[in-house]
Amino acid sequence: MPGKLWMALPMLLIGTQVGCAGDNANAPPSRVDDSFADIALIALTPLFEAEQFSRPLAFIAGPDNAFYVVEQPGRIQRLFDNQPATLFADIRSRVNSGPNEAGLLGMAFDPDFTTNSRVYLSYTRDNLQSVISRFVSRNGGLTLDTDSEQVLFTLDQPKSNHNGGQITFGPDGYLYIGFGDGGGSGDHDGNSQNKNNLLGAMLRIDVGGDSGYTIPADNPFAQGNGRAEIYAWGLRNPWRWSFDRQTGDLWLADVGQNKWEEINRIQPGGNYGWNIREGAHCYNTSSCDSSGFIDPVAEYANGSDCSVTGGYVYRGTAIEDLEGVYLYGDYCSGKIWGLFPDDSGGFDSHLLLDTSLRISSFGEGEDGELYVVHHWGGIYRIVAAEG
Ligand SMILES: [Ca+2]
Repeated sequence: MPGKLWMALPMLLIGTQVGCAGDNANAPPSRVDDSFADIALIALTPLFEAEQFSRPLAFIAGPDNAFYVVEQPGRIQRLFDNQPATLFADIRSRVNSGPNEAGLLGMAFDPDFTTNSRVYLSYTRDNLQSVISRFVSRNGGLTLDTDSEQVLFTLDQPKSNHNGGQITFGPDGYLYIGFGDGGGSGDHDGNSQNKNNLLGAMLRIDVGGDSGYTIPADNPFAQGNGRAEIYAWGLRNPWRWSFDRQTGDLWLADVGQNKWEEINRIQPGGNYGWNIREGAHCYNTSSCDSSGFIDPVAEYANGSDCSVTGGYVYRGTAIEDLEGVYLYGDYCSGKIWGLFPDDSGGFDSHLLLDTSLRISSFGEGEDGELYVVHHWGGIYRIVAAEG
């Protein structure tokens, strides 16, 4: 779903180092070490097994300790305690979820939801237009008033894949939006390296007003030299990103083309390399000028793994050994890895669990505990492994 699932890729050796002239002087990204599978820190507990979820893409903590399951065709289900799911919203008639990577793609509660009742949805509609709209919940998050839709932002998608679409508020109160490179393959149009369009970029906007949006004054191009909405660029298809609730760091998984899946830490104004670089390597060439690009902090090779899904830095309390570890997974293989900080400012990536899930997302509870979303319909809680 996040990039290239139609591709049948041969098994490649994980962790093979492929050097190329022009690799820059950044610390090398960590390599996945699958031999570390005996770390066995985590297990999964299935939740809400009586419920039916249609292509779930997100599991979001909301008001009153409720959770919300965002379904790609355009419904959102609310889960509270162990009660049966209730319908929060149904906008299927407005959503074009035909293409594999289109649909209802994101949801965010306003940081001030308890006073302004605002909820934001991100979806693709007809003519492959990405839309971000504001709605109001008039009953504290039990249901959404879908008649209250106010379109704040639109972006035409040239092709049906790489629509990105996640929306999440940062600790600064601004709305962050991730869009892919416009789709197709190889970013032939050079969208990601073009600062004058919004494709292949992380955007940051202020939706605190009554209509539309404004540009935060400290956005990298607020004064010009690029589209003012852009926060970071050179991305291929950001598929799940999150803010570390303790440090505020922005962690982003970027789906690779054919060779390298990557984990990035996003800096304002950072150029993450696509389509000159794929991971920490020149894309499609034996050499490239890598100056000005920020390499990922971790990468892994395509093979049975094929499409990265970003997670969260663990800040829960149930699994002590995971404190401060960034969890992420792969959509195709179902593996879940942890990025452990090393002693020199880098990270060691270790396999935590090999599952059979199609991991479309991770979720984070108010208590910092983490969840896994299975695209074929299931929610799991990450727990400590027995013994
Ligand atoms: Ca990159």
